[in-house]
Amino acid sequence: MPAKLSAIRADIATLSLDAIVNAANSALAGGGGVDGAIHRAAGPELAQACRQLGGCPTGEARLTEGYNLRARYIIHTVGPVWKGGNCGEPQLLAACYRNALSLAAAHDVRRLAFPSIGTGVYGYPLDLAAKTAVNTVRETLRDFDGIEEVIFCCFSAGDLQVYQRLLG
Ligand code: AR6
Repeated sequence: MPAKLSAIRADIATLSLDAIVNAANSALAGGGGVDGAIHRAAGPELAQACRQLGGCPTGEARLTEGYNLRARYIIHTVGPVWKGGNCGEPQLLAACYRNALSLAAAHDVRRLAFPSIGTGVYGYPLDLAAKTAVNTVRETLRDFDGIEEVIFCCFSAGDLQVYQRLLG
């Protein structure tokens, strides 16, 4: 059965799934935006676990437990800082989605949610990022048939509309 793709508007830290994805920084040091919300909800053990991972290069992904979250795992990935689009940003953003899904599949994750990686502090234009996100997830899921559901978790109503249009 093909995986179900959907978009919702929610605080990703509240979702009850096998995994949620975090838009982190390369030091895995915690921060603002979705990263801050996830660290606050997961509790201080998450920062401790992240310190032990020794960072994560842009485009790659790392896994931790979910600690106080309802999600079992957190998959941390680092989006590119938007510099106009000619510095490899689309390839790096696509790598975030591919590497996160690959790590999810390796841990038997069936249902997971992504935030709109890179589109806050890192400045990636939402329309472009959403296209790359949806296309990359669609393509990558062909290789991972254990994944049943992927949710694009949007923070604003406007972002949700963009994702819903791409998925519709
Ligand atoms: N749930 C879902 N989405 C959220 C939430 C939330 N609770 N909070 C924000 N968003 P950003 P980035 C949306 O800035 O651009 C951090 O400081 C937000 O509206 O969180 O990849 C890290 O430590 C936007 O659409 O991540 C890094 O230093 C999307 O999540 C840096 O920001 C991503 O915005 C990463 O920047």
